[in-house]
Amino acid sequence: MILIGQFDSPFVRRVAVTMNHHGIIFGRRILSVFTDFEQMLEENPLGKVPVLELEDGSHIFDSRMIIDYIEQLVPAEKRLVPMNPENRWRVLRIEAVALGLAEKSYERGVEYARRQPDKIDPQWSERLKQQIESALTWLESMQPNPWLYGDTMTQADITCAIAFTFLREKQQILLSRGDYPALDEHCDYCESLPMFQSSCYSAQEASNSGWKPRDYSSN
Ligand SMILES: N[C@@H](CCC(=O)N[C@@H](CS)C(=O)NCC(=O)O)C(=O)O
Repeated sequence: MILIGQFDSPFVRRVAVTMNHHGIIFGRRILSVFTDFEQMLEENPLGKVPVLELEDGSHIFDSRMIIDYIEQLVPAEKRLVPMNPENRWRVLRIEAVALGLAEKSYERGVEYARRQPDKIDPQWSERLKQQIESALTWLESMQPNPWLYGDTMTQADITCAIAFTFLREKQQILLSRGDYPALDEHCDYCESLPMFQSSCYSAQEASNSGWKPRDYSSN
């Protein structure tokens, strides 16, 4: 299998870390949704990452669907989303907020890194900031110890830690007040694990696709 996308994308990384966790070997095609857009449209009708190319050449896309596919390949007891109904909805609920956090952080990053300064909409950007801070506060209230729910790592942990790393790397200003100590520790712990380390955040891949850090201090 080949995973298409860069390791600055939280969506690509959560697929990679999930496959690492399950011991699934995969190759990678490093394409950017910006600099390789025409090719990306051939990989995925939406031109988005992540995409997983299967052995028979078919493509599946969207991290939720890819992770669902991967989880079907492993025995039920090893899955990162529990089968027990009560545990399942609790994990999926946290994962939904963590995934939304990644989506809103990505959207806000696009506002600043991809638009001309005079085209940034301050009201929209403020709304995104509120959504990001609200999601962080909600996740912080889960008080991971070391996991966000239950006694073992779940998809909620993978997605939350990776979304937090994405903020650290691309919008550190939103974390600079130190309001999320539990998430900070949770992220450090998860990112230190071999399954995260072997698909770690890549500043180089971000920069290759044209990501330019801007000064967010006034926003
Ligand atoms: N819900 C999607 C989000 C994927 C996503 O937004 N990926 C970004 C890259 S980090 C992308 O492809 N952006 C290009 C675009 O939206 O046109 C998922 O979970 O896979």
